[in-house]
Amino acid sequence: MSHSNPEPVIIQSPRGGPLSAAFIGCGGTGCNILAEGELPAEGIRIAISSEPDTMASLKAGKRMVASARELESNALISAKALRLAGSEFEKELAVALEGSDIAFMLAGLGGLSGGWGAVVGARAASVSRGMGFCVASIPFSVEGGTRKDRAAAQLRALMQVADATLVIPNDMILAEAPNIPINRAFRVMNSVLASPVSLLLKSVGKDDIGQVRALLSAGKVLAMDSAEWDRENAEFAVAELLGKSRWLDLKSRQAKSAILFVEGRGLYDDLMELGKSFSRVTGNGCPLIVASAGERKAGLRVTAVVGF
Ligand SMILES: Nc1nc2c(ncn2[C@@H]2O[C@H](COP(=O)(O)OP(=O)(O)OP(=O)(O)O)[C@@H](O)[C@H]2O)c(=O)[nH]1
Ligand SMILES: [Mg+2]
Repeated sequence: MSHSNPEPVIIQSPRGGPLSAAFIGCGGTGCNILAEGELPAEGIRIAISSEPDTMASLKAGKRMVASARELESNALISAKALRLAGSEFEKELAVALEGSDIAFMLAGLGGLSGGWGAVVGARAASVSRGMGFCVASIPFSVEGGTRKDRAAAQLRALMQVADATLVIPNDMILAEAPNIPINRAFRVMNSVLASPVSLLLKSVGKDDIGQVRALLSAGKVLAMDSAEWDRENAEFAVAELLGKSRWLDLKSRQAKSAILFVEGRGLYDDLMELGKSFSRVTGNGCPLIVASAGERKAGLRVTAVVGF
């Protein structure tokens, strides 16, 4: 733990074959993400909702209905009772997840069912022994206090049971496009939520997942931002940009771990250079994985998922 500046771990291509993944769309947001088709084609798709109507037209291998109250009370069972299904619903979900290396829970926190559904999904992943990775949005500030408080309660529960919880504030889109209509904003946010899922599955294989799981579980909560640079010295430029990211906020908090997904030239030395530049930016040389996640016409696009 105490050695300073450990070398970044480089994953140039997935080892041991592709991961078998499950995508669990929870509540309104999660079901929309399943419907919008930006997730990888390979993988089990499960929809969880309190509204059977919203799931009816979904292309999902499994649709599970539970009331918001059932999901909430299942979600709030003590984390000490993990590895034992907390309800028939959770047991059924755990059976569906058997054999998956990783289950992604996708949800918008703050609502009555999706956030709690994501907690139940994370519990089920733990019962089935796969990695449980939740990617969730935080409500817009303008949505008000009740949603904000509920989102905070759901996040606390997630942090106790999921291996990794990546939260992405909906406000992020308003900062980039202040006048965007709300439906467009949700749509854009849904593709932002789907992006780390695709990047991880493109770059991480069965022999890498143990290392990635250990790294990502080092932080309680994960944040994400991307940066791109099309001219020379992209490794330095991108690391600088990420260092200034308002959403990662690396200037005022200590990163515990990070994974960088790199689209663009993925030569070993370039990835190492990027890792070292990013380490300098975080200041504390936290454990770091740099994973090559596909090609790009020019320059680099780097998505950083950072644990705190
Ligand atoms: N990114 C994204 N966020 C959404 C979408 N719809 C709603 N939200 C946000 O997610 C939060 C939760 O809403 P839903 O996902 O509909 O949650 P739900 O659990 O189904 O709960 P209720 O609709 O409140 O019954 C809202 O407060 C919004 O911030 C969507 O399609 N995409
Ligand atoms: Mg809803």
